[in-house]
Amino acid sequence: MEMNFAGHKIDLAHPQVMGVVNVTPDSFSDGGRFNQLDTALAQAEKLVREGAAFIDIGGESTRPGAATVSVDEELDRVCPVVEAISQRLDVAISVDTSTPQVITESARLGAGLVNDVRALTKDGAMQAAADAGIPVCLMHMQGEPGTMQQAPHYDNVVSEVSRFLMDRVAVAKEAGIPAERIILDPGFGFGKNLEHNLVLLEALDQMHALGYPLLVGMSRKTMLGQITGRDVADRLPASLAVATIAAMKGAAIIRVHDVRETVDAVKVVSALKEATA
Ligand code: YH5
Repeated sequence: MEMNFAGHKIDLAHPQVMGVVNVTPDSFSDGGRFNQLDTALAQAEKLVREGAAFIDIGGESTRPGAATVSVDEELDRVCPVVEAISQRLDVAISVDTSTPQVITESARLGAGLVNDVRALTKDGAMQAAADAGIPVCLMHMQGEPGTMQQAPHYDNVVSEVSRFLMDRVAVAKEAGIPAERIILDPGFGFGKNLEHNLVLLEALDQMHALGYPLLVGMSRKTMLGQITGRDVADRLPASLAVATIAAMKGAAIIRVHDVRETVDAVKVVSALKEATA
């Protein structure tokens, strides 16, 4: 179960950790392009030392209620960081984008994964990803980031999310993206209330049975605040719990802010699976 991320071959039979590097305005309120690049690169270096197999770079904030950014602004934020990491670090680069121009340009600069919370539904995005020739992560979201948490509704969240993802897989294959390059993500927190998120987490092994590697992102999210009553800065223990549960249920890639701690947690799951294989 190896997948090739622009030359970085990664074994997805064992759970791997993806570290988040944000290049959004809310993470750099002091501004200054060099300072941003420098800070992002230092953060990426730290996450690689801590054991991240992937670095996820996002230039558009998808948090509920966040402002949208122009294509040029997103290109300006993301591309220099992709280029710098690709030149300096031995790690697979994931780019958190829905924008065709950003997909094309970041793949040219060395990105190894297109991570799209909109599952390549924007005009031209699917074809840009197919032409880039790198793997894609197709994520489920109900609604759009600005409004998705206002009234999420499902009759059956597991079957609706699975159906959506398999529909996007069919579109991806028609566009020329082979199964070997497809990763799926149920999209925790993206148009889901606490119960939806918990039902999806419980059913993750069922989604794993769809036959594609799964990426999951629950690190520090609101659902963990709802469960524990903790502020965002104090959600590491809960994040480790859900990372462990997801890895136990077959998740291949765990997207997190706290790489060092999560790597230890998934090593325990790996050891257990290895010893009892
Ligand atoms: C994801 O699940 N999530 S960005 C709200 C928070 C904390 C964190 C405090 N990109 C995912 O990390 N890509 C994001 O409340 C993602 N899967 C994939 N594939 C949201 C985020 C966050 C949001």
